[in-house]
Amino acid sequence: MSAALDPTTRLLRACRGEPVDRPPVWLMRQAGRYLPEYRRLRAGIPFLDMCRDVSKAVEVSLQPVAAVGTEAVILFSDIFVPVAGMGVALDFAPGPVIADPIRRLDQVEALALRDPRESVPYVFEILRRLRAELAAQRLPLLGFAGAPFTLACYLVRGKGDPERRYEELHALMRDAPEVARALLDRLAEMTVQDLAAQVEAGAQAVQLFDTWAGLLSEAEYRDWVLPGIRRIVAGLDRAAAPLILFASDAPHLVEIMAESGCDVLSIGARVEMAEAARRVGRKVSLQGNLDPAELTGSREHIFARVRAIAAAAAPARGLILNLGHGVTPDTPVEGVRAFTAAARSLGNVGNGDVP
Ligand code: 1CP
Repeated sequence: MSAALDPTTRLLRACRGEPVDRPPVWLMRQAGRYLPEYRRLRAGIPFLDMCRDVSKAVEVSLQPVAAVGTEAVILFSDIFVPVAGMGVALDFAPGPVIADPIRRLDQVEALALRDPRESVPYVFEILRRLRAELAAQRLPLLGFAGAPFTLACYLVRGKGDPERRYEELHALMRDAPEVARALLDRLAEMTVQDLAAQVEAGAQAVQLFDTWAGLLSEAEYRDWVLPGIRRIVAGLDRAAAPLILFASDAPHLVEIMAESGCDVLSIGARVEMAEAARRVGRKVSLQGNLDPAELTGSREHIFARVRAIAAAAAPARGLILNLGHGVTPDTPVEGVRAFTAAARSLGNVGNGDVP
C-alpha cells in the first residue's frame, strides 16, 4: 500500500490522468448561502462589495475547508466580476442584473479590454493570500472564469432566465451574427487575460464555467463556442495549471467538449458517468456528477452514490468527485459533509496504481 498523496498532488494528477490513491473531491459553489458562517459574514453587505473585500473573500473561500472538508479551495468571486472590470454596469439581485443589455456593435466595442490586474486587482490579491494560507495544508487553489457563451447569455438578456432558455442570445446569433460573434470574441479575449493572470497569482488549476452551453446543438457549439474555448485553452499555460471545462446540462456535447483541448470535462447529472467515460475515452479526465439534490439524502445513500460514481468512472483516465451543478442554498451542510467523507472512504478505484 502506498502512502496517501497530498491533496494538491492528488488533484493535479487526477486532472492529468496520472495514477492516484483515490479521487479528490470539491464542490461547485462550495462557499455560499447553504453555510451559516457565510450568511453571517455576508449579512448586510452587497455581493460585489464582498468580492472586493480581500480579507472577507479570503475568509469565505476558506470556510468550506473546516465546515465541510472540501479538498480544494476555489476563489470567492463571480464570473461577472471581470465583466464589471470591462466597464459593464451591473448589480447582483441575487444573480447578475445588467443595466444596459448588450445588443449592438457599439456596445460590444465599448467593452474595455484592460489588464485585469489593473481593472479588478483585488481578485489577484485574494488568490495570492489564499495560496499563502493553503501552503501548509497542501490544499490546491482553483481559479475560474465564465465561458464567453454563458457570460453572453446574461449580457444579452440582461439577467438570469428562470426558464433557462436565454432566447435573446439565440435571436442575436440569428439576426445580428456579427454582433454576437464580436461579443463572444471580446469575452474570450478578456478571459484569456484573466485566467493567465489568475495562474500567475497562484491558481493551480482553473475551471471554465459554461453553464448554459447545453442550450446549443452540437453544430451550433462547433460554430459558435468551440473556437473561443480553444483560444482560451491555447492562451493558458496548462503545464502550470490544468483546465476544467464545465457545462451543467449538456449530455449531447460530451464528445465535442472533450475535443476542446481541456484537461478535465465536468459533466452534469443527466449523463451517466459510465456513459461519459465510454464516450470520452482517455482524451480527458472527468469531474462530477452527483445531482446536488441527492445531498438531501441519508449519509448511507450519499456514500452509495459516491461509490457508484467512482466505480462507473473506473475506465476514465481520471476522476474528480464533484456535483453535476453547484450546491444550492437549501442544501443541508450534513449532506455536503457526507459527500466529502464518502470520497475519503474510497480506495483506489482503478484509474491506475500509485507508483
Ligand atoms: O450571497 C449571495 O446572495 C450571492 C450568491 C452568489 C455567490 C455565492 C453569486 C451571485 N455568486 C456567488 C459566487 C460564485 N459564483 C462562485 C464562487 C466560488 C464557489 O463556487 O464557491 C462561482 C464559481 C460562481 C460562478 C457563477 N456565477 C456561475 C457559474 C456556475 C453556476 O452555478 O452555473 C454563474 C452562472 C453565475 C452567475 C450568478 N452569480 C450569482 C448568482 C445567484 C448567479 C446565477 C444567476 C442565475 O442564473 O439566475
